Amino acid sequence: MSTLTFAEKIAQAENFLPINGTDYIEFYVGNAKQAAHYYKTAFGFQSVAYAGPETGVRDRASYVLQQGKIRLVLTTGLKSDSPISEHVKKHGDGVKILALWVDDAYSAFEETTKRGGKPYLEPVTLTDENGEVRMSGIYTYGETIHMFIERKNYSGAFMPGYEKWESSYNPEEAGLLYVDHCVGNVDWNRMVPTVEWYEKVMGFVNILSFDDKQINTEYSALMSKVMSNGNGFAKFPINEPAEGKKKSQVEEYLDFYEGEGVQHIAVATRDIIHTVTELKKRGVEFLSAPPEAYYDMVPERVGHIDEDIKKLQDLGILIDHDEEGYLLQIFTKPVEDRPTLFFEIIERHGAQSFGAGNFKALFEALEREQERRGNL
Ligand code: TYF
Ligand code: FE
Repeated sequence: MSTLTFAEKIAQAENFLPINGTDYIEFYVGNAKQAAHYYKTAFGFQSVAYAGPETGVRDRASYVLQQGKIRLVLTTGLKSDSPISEHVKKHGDGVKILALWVDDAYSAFEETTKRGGKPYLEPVTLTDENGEVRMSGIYTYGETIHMFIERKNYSGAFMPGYEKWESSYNPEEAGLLYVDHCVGNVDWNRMVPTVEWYEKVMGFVNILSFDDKQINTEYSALMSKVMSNGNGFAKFPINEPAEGKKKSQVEEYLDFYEGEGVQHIAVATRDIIHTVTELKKRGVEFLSAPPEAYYDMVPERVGHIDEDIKKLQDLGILIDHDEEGYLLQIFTKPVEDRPTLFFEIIERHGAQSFGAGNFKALFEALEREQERRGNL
């Protein structure tokens, strides 16, 4: 066991790619208008910007939503031969772009591609009457992209090409604040090269690892390694399936996404009881709660927490801790018909870990869902 703190570990990262946080997450979907309505209604995202035929964009429609610092872009292709439509045909709705807010999109491209990053978008400068946005992009696992976004005092709604979206339908926010981490599922034997890619191309460090022995419940075997940049603002855990008694949840994802891709997006809240109560009221479905015995053990396993355990239990919220504090987390069911992308809601009280103490309870709940789908 390493005795370094998380702060000491991330301090070992290289800094040729300064990152200020997640800029946006772009989904390619079959129907962006309806997806935008779902994220507004169910999750409380607010309307920000739009691009499409009405704004002079011919091949796509994109809706930009925001809550706290979390920005989602929902994009659909308007013709069957669009690369967006082809992406949706293969993968179903899913995450195409994990965009990172950087100081310099040109140097981000230069520094990552010279270390082996595969170009997706050569650096470009977009301007309009509100200022300038520079961007570039490279491929990560599967067909997923890391875009680098540099905002030069840009004062428009989102970026050039988009118009402000003023909607008369504005459901209230649900307390979501920022993207805590985004997890990728990679193929068999692809963990090591993917981790090395994040180290070499992005200058990230591996801050945490779980092998299949630590996270093997009855069935759901997997391995996981968390990659972080030097300030901890970009954290990308990577999962690989492992051999178990039956089919790994990661393998189920790979089968249905038809390749590697983003498995879950973890979003932070300061009041998980309020947030989850709100989301449930609005129809977001969560994995079922662990058994009573799990909550009986909390005082002994975790020690004191500020929240009322009974309330956490009623909502099915999971509790874990590390040397630096505790965390509360809960996972939605997949938000598409394919068992692919889902969300995690997380509230950190000092803990910088990912809930390893919950893996057994969590993976058993996941397996109940896999079983219901006939994929176990
Ligand atoms: O991000 C994490 O590591 C935690 C736990 O398939 C987790 O949220 C890990 C693997 C997985 C689901 C959740
Ligand atoms: Fe997570």
